[in-house]
Amino acid sequence: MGNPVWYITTPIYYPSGDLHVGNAYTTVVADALARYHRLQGEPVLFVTGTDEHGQKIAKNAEVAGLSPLQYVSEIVARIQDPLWSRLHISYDDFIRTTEPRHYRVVQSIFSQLEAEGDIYKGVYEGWYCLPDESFWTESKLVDGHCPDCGRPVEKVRQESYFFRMNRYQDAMIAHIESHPEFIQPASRRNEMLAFLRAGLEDLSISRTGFRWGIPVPSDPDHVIYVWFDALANYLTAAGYLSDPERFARTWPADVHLVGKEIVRFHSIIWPIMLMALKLPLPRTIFGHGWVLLGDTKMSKSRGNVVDPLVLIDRYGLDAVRYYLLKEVPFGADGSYTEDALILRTNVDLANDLGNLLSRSTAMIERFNGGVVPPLHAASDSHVLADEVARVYKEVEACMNRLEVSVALTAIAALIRVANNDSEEQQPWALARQPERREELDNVLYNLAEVCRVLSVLLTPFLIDAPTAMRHQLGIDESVHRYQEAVFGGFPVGTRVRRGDPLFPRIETEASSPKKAAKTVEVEEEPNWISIEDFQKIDLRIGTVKRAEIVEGADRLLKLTVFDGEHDRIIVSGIRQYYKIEDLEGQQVVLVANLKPVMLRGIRSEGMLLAGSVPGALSVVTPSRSLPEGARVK
Ligand code: ME8
Repeated sequence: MGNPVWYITTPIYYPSGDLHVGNAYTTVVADALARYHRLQGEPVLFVTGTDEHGQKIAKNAEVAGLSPLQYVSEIVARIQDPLWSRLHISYDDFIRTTEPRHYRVVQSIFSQLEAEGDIYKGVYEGWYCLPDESFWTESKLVDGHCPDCGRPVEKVRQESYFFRMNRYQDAMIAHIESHPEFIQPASRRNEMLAFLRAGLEDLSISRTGFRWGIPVPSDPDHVIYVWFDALANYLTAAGYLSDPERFARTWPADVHLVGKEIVRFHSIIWPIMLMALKLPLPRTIFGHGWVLLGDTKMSKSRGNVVDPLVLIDRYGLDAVRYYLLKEVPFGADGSYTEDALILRTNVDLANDLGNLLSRSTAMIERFNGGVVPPLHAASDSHVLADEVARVYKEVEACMNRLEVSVALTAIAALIRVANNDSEEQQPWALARQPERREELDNVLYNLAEVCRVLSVLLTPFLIDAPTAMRHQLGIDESVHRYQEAVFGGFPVGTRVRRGDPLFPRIETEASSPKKAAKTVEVEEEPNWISIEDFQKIDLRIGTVKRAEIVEGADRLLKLTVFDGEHDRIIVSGIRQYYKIEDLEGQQVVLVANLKPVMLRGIRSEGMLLAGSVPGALSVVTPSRSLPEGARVK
């Protein structure tokens, strides 16, 4: 017996077409979490794979004139390589539901549950959503369509095996209630509880009429329902039946990371299968939000997809990974736009991170011949050291809560602090005063050290940049432990190697100088305002005390903002971009003399300043905290 293993899974994807940015999102997030836990020295099992059976795949194969196995095998090969290989997905196992090891598990589970009376034979009469491969009773349909995806359903009446889910309804409710971490985020947990309390019907788990699936062992005219088959993959990959010793270390899974549309399968059907098998339940099912294209979920069946490989070719691996990991607020939906990807890369990676590294190596070259000086006592470098210590803990806390985007936000803030700090310390001025040599050394040391720390902190998320940073810093290029991100470990006397920019700025039509010059030419008479015009706007610092959802309005949040004198209510259209907890306590800039308006029955007394591009928005906040009511001019 070894150590217990940290076990994380992605959904196993349908190879009914090539995968897209949406599937890549889940997989890259799981990859970052797996890499983080490995860096923490834990044994990790990270599993992804493909869900290859079912009627939809059988139909696609028929249209393509291939056998189902030929059809899926070609797509699966492309998913493994180039898709996951080029995104550097560090999975430990890739499971295909067509593998013999999986057939054995599914048939054994089926037989066991049948023998124990949890599976019985009856007649299924109801509705089937083919794209989702899900069964529905008449009462659950919405306007005659699938309640999950809104697409048409087909009527089915056939002999079927049923899984006695109803038996476990109360036990399931009790489990969810007593394990707050079981379904996350909390909003999904409430949805699932409501679904369970409305009454659980037994589930049809076999089909006749097509053959592309795992046969029911005792009745091979039936194939096992594709979801019953697919969910069991998590057991197969953990070594259930094939390797009991391994299974004892890996099971239960720590995290099933899934899109929100399949939380119901994972947090109701799957745990009930496990309860019936008398196996422990997974610790957490995390249902993340969707990558949207415009207002619609990106999906294979809708065909509105973006190929991650095209983005890697265009913008580079780390830019794509960073965008996916940081830009979609974890748990909520986020729109994909190429503009936002470019903006993120240029601002966070090229400007902030890239500049920090090139500024650091350049200054060490200029002021100390390229050698990293020692850190002297009596320095005020504690500010940076303290900030590093805080971010170190914050990243740990975020990753433990699966808040990958928030972890990256904390790292991005550290990069900005380091850039600001080095500017404020004015090393060029220190260099002119020989008596302040120690202070200069400290600034240079701090710059090198914060770059080294960042290369460790970024290791779970980015692939090339941490190595490139360490190469330029002249230190061992591989990172072994998260603990290396403790401040103060830079090997003094190291010679830095200044190199190419870490992330070249992405030039677009809009940002290229040619286009900009043209725009100026065209603008003959700019629409100037006078300073008096500007002064009419009363801009003030405020602090968000409370943020609340406005019922029935997807885009709005009701904010209570303290403006130095009183709490004012501001209704703001930023709900898609912020989580409540990220706003509460934030300082903002508010327009204090905007005429109040009624929005959704709420009197809104002002507005917040925010910058935006299509698909991305950021609330303007002062770079240092200020007393509320301070004038902004
Ligand atoms: O549901 N945004 O497979 P699938 C974010 N085979 N994530 C997205 C997304 C989007 N627009 N589109 C897809 C299945 N995903 C089943 C799973 S598991 C036992 C069986 C991701 O190919 C997200 O993780 O339809 C979603 O749950 C999954 O891909 C669905 O993949």
